[in-house]
Amino acid sequence: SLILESSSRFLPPQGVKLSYGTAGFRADASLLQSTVYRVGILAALRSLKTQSVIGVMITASHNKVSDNGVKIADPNGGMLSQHWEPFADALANAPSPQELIQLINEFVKKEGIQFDGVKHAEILLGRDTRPSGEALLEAAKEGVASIVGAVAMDLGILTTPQLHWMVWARNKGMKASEQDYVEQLSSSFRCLMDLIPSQRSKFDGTNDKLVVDGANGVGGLKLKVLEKLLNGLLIEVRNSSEDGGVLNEGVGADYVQKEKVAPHGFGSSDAGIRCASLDGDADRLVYFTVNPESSGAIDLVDGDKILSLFALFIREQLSILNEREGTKNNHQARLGIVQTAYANGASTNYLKQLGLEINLTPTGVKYLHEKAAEFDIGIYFEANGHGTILFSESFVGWLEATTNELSARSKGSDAEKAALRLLATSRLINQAVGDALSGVLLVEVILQHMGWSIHRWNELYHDLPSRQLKVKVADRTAVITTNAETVVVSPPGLQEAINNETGKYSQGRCFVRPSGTEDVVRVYAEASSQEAADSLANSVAKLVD
Ligand code: NG1
Ligand code: ZN
Repeated sequence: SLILESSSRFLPPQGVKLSYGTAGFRADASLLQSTVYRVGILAALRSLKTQSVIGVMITASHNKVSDNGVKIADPNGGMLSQHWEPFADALANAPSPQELIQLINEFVKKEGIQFDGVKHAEILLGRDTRPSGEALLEAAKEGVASIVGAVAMDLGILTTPQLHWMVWARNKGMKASEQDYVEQLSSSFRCLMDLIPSQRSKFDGTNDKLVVDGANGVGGLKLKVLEKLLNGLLIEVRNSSEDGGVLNEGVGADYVQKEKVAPHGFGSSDAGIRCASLDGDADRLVYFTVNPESSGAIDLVDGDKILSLFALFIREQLSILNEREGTKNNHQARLGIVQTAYANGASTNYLKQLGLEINLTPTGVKYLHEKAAEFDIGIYFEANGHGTILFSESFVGWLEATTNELSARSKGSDAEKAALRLLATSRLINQAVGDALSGVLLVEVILQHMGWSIHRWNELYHDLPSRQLKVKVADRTAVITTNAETVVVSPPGLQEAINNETGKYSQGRCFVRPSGTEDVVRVYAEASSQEAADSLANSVAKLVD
């Protein structure tokens, strides 16, 4: 068979066991040739099973440049269905071509996959700027080609969210090229700009430039393409992949958020300027300002605060719509907020005070996304800057009908504008996955809409001091948690000990969980001062060790 021939050229490395974690397979790039080839096969089977276009993205996101990874985008543009993850693990670890073929045959039978179905398999392939990506993408192509009739489209260098967006758009029957992505984002951005209330000042003049740290990756490259179509929004990109710096080294959203320092290429001369940082594959976004007093220190505006800004804006539009008069077609939209236990406690309190419904899920985009999809409008964000706003299809349908009705009856009314803003937001913000590029555009237009500087935004609430630590343990799977990872159920006694420590601190909050992407147990602690948060995290880390 085709598979026997090609798989014998992609033998798995010995003594390495890979697992399809929350972000797909990740490892040192030199180990991934056979894994990526096999993910190509997996994607083709997934495409046959779902009779839809499937995506394969080659990236290791914010991890170091020598790492790489591969993950699948399902028909809706989201993560691979959990139900297929065990098969992904088995495929990646099959020791020989014969065993690989046997596994495939069994799985094809079990899932009832038809090779002579109406549609042949179609796979979109993308990669980030890692040098190892080119050869890995070739391996993915060979994997796809080993399934009869399957077609792979090599889309080259993309951000992770662009690839997910294209899969989502293709399966909705929309135009789905990179150019279509750029056009949809830029036109909805301009639409939102045109809808800014005229009495609101467009900034205070001093800080209308945005400076973006591209993590030496793909995001800066693509942002420069978008920027030309934004009607005068000034964006200066630093640390773009073509500038020659090392991917994610001393730069990028993960570094900035975890270390709370300015990325390479930013210094005291940037004090007070609005800055943003993307991660290596541009699916995370944080904002910051450089602190003039201490070198390298920043004021961080993290994912929780981006979520809060988005929530305020959406809530404002919904309440304008609710106040409109004499509509028969009334509809109280359900707005839901989704966070993880890593959300700063101050953000959760702030959102609760606004009267918003808050849901907590375990860490991992697939959990947040799934929860957010239950609402008319669901906003999810991880503190690290990954998140988006999901609009349900039925709500978008209602919005379109309402906009038409309002345009006919009260053109130019506040209600019509609010409906148009929500519609434009649903087109601007990526509906498949968190996207730093669409996120940055939405933040920028909302700040202008509010007439706010980054400082005004940052003052919405004050973060509680926090500390995150990693503990290397013999077996991280020994730690089992429940209640969205906030409570340890095993090993016995550990949660009581954590409670006992936490009780010693004013505003103390602490939890531990096994990482889904690294071989560590993570400890997170919050308290009323930095010293207290550090001390709580350290003593709980000792309990875990
Ligand atoms: P793990 O390693 O499971 O903590 C990390 C991030 C997640 C998510 C994934 C996927 C933290 C604490 N965890 O997961 O939020 O981004 O990587 O990349 O930031
Ligand atoms: Zn990423």
